[in-house]
Amino acid sequence: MLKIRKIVCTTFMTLLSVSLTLAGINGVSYADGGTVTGAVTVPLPKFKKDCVVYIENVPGNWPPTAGAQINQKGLIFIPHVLPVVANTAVEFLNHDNVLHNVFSPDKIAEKFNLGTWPPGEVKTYTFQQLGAATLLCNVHAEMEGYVVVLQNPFFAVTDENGSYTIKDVPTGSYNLLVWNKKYKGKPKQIVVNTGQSFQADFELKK
Ligand SMILES: [Cu+2]
Repeated sequence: MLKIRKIVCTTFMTLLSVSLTLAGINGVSYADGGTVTGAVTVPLPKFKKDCVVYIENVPGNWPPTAGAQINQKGLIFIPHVLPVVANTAVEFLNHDNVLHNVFSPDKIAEKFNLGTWPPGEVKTYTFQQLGAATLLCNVHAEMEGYVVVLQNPFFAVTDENGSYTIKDVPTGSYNLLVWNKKYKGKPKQIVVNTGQSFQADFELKK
């Protein structure tokens, strides 16, 4: 009887440790995940950078993105494009010696307007709805940035070569999408397997 109890207990502990490993440290990293990687091509090379490649839906309740910040520095929004998980509070910082403002004309961001503030102060807006929100500054008409609000943290921003890599993606079949401020690309069906890399390239067009 004691022996059976010991076996049951050992089995339970093994299952517990396996499920903890699968859940990962913060619930985002998967020990049995795979990689999705590739590149985008666009009609104008300067738009290769700052495309967001993301998985449309990954089952689960994904926590907001930690440390999400956009700086206003040298009259530029940095980063130019910031992908976040829904319900992320993005901090807006002013690093210039002038007043800046941040507002969005987009419905998915409730057309928020954070007012005008000097360097040193921080304003925050929580993005709740999925989609892309344009950021503008009513003091400097040339300033423009984007927050792309997503369902899960399995996304990447393309570099100047148009390349991207999404790591630790849970095993499964998904829709892979791409967002660009100017061009559009067709969704791709992808299959992610443990320890493997899936290649997905996008050709963006008008
Ligand atoms: Cu400004």
